[in-house]
Amino acid sequence: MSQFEKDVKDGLSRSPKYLSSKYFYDKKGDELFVQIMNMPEYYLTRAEFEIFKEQTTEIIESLGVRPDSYFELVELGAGDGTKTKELLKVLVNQGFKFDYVPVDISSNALNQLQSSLKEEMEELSVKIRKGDYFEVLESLKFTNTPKVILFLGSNIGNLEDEQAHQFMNELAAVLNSGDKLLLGVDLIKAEEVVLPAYNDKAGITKAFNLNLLSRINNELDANFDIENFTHQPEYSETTGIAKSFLVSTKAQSVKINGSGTFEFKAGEKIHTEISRKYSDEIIVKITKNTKFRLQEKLQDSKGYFADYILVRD
Ligand code: AVJ
Repeated sequence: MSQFEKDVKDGLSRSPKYLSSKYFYDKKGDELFVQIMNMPEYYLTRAEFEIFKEQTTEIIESLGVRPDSYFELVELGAGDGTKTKELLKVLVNQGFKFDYVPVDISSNALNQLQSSLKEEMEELSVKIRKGDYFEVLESLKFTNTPKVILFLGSNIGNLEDEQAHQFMNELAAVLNSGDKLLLGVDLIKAEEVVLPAYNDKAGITKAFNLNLLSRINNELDANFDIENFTHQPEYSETTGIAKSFLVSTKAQSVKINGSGTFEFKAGEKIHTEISRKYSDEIIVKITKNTKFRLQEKLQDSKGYFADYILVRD
């Protein structure tokens, strides 16, 4: 049984039912996420892009890199690199000596990024690494080369705080003293701004959430009737946590070949995602008792998004 199959079976046997957001990203899911980033309601990408475009000098300064000493710029979950290119252009133009190491689970995304970088920045040295973040970081661990890690787009927000804390510990363990982490996170703000980002008018986020059921149908030979589920996002400004659910619109049973039959009550929810929003306090909480020290916070003009720079002690 594949890990995917095990996780689906386990998650649907729980009460309340649960499916992990890490399984959103098949080919269709990747396409839908690109559409999400371009939606008018999805402010996150634009806000972080603004920081990279307007505060490039501040970023470089707080990263403490110098043009004459070689470093590795490692990006976890690089995607299409739109934000990072703003930083890369300036570093290249100012003659910094570094390798850009984009890490991604998708070789397709990496190859596309590599060829677009070759066209836009001939002189840039790019070393793509396909794989799991920690597999790749393990392989870079034994070099003394100074490192800057980019973890952008509030990707950390899919983790519960305890998991995020553990992630910070694991990251600290593969870095050397003086290495830097640039962590991009969405900030806690009013429901009127956050909720529409997860409940867009065009229904793209709905399709993105429902695609998880299609993926289970396609890859695990299941018979989810997509018509009988709807998308339901929730957000609490008090906790700063957005959650997405799939809701069964009627009593029904779903069969997954080899895993069994799963019963749904009318109105029963499957929890599929958390998208945590942050404050200084929560950043302090998840880095507490790790080897990371907070050094700097850069924000966009609306105060929607922050890029924190942390130093490995
Ligand atoms: C890629 C995890 C940052 O939580 O905002 C977008 C994923 N989910 N719309 C987010 C997502 C629904 C996104 N992250």
